[in-house]
Amino acid sequence: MLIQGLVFSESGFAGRGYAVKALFPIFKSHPELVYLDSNATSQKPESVIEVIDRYYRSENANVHRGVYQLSEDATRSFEEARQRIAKYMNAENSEIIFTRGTTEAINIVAQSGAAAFIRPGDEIVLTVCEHHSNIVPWQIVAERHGATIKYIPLTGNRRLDLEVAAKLITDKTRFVSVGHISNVLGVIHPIREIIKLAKAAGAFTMIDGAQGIPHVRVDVKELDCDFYAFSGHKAFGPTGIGVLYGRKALLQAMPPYQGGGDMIEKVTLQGSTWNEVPSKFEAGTPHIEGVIGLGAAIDFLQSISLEKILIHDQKLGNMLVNRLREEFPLVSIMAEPGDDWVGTVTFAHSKIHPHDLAAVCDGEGIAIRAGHHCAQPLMEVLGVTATARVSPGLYNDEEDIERFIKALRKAENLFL
Ligand code: C6P
Repeated sequence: MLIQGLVFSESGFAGRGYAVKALFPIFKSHPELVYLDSNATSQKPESVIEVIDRYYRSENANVHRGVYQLSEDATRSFEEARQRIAKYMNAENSEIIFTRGTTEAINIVAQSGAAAFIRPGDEIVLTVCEHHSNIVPWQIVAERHGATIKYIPLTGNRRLDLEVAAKLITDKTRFVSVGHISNVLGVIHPIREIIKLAKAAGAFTMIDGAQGIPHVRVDVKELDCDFYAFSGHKAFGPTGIGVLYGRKALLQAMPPYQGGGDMIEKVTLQGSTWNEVPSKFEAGTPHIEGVIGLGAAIDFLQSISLEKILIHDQKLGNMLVNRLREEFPLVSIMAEPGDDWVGTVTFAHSKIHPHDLAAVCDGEGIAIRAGHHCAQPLMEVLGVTATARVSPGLYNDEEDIERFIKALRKAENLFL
């Protein structure tokens, strides 16, 4: 099902007779808003908001517990969402674990995966581009289990150095954990090649898909990764809900991450046994409306074609990069655009601090992100302490980029 009237042309997305923004109620509440911070979180379409609203109005009950109709209805909606997500990623239902987001999903793999598989002297391979969520959990377990972390560096054009990766990944490597797409550079990492290197060395692979799922189609079988994590809120879904895909045999071999209701088979005063996966990793009452909303977000993603959104975002990103290069000599851009890039434009200005620029933008009704973007090691590699980031999405258009350029010019007039 394609969204009615939504067309994609040379000039990007447009509705027939309406703006794409009309699908997103936030732009009704804030008609002048220019939202250019989609890498932080996406705006939510009406269809997702409506499903959550309907759930609370007509289906609200706890799942997996009640032997009454309302609970059975809620359980059915909840498990149907799991099925839709599993199908979308080409996984089995039992391989989809609901988490609070990417961060919790990576922590599950690091903690439970380390307990099952990491021994003193083992190595964990990450990259210098990682979000803190894909560094700190590994640092915690490396220290606890006597493992060492190695980092794949960047080449001069700010792409991952695969030659070095091939040397770093050895038979000592137990886990390779890499972001699918950098939240700062917007570069799509060559994860297929990295997964192949890891497989050849006998290491497990974890992909941080926080920026992957909203930008590219993911098939976990085709990727051949062991684990893949993402957050609902970056992919048109609600906050507080995410997914960990894990290969079933590995999930079965790993101890639970948290204890509580629903994750047990039997509890006695002496000890407990665990439920089957995925329940083993889903302790306590889940984020029911989050899961149902995420199911609707996946339907939304399928209805709009990620390939087209990518072209649209690249086009807006390229437009901004060209204007910055032509008109703003004090700006340095952190990553060159290319086919392996999702249109994220992160830059430093030699005379204006990114927070000052973000404040000027805010005064003009424009939302951008400024700071280290939860990637302090990458900032060090790039030789900056903070940057400004413009991350376009489906609901942006050329006029939004024009408004941002005007705001940047205003900031220069104020600060130079
Ligand atoms: N990046 C950004 O503005 P959570 O917070 O668990 O939903 O996602 C964490 C996370 C992990 N990996 C990557 C690559 C990410 O981009 C993020 C979240 C946001 O860039 C918020 S810091």
